[in-house]
Amino acid sequence: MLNRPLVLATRNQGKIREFRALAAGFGVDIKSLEDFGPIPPVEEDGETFEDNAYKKAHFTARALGYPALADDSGLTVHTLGGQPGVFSARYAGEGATDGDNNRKLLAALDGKTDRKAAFQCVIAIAVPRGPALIYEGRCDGEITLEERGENGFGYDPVFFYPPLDRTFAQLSQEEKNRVSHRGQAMAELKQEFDKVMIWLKARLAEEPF
Ligand code: ITT
Repeated sequence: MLNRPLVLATRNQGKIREFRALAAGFGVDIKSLEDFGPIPPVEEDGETFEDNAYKKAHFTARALGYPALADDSGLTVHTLGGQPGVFSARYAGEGATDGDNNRKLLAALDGKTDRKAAFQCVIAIAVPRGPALIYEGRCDGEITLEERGENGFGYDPVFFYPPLDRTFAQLSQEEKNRVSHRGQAMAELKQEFDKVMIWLKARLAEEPF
């Protein structure tokens, strides 16, 4: 057991829900930014998911003095040259809702037959000082013609996953976590979790608290 909590560096309720389910059994006290007072937002100005995940994890670990896990993720659409990509959360503008983003995406794909898309996720685990550990996951699918399903968050209602013949918003949390980009990245992390714990303990022992 780690003698400090691992902080999920996110305020996205959908992500927090999924991570809590995925990290059950890790033997770590999981907290999120909701458990702490306000800290300034991180500017997500990286060009890649990895840049942003690293930035969020590091910034949070430094601000709170605890190890932090950040996720930067998004949807890349083939015929849109990979957009919205790192801009997924604000595709329809700053403060856009999930509904706004989904409507903009469906309009951008109006009349297009190539509807291939992929969710991508990069998870970074950082301590206040030093390097971070990086895990990646990807899930391929297609963009629907209209929103379907009530579960999940973000682009889930427009992301059709052929192997299960449903959109992500039509899957249960458990079904989605088994196949999703975030689930894949977490599976990779879980596989080497023993090593991660050793890494974290060694890094934290070096921290000047
Ligand atoms: P944090 O930075 O606080 O973690 P965020 O919502 O801003 O929250 P990102 O910058 O990583 O997160 O943006 C990811 C966006 O990509 C997210 O807002 C969704 O619109 C979309 N997204 C990521 N994972 C998704 C998933 O599993 N299902 C549906 N949409 C997802």
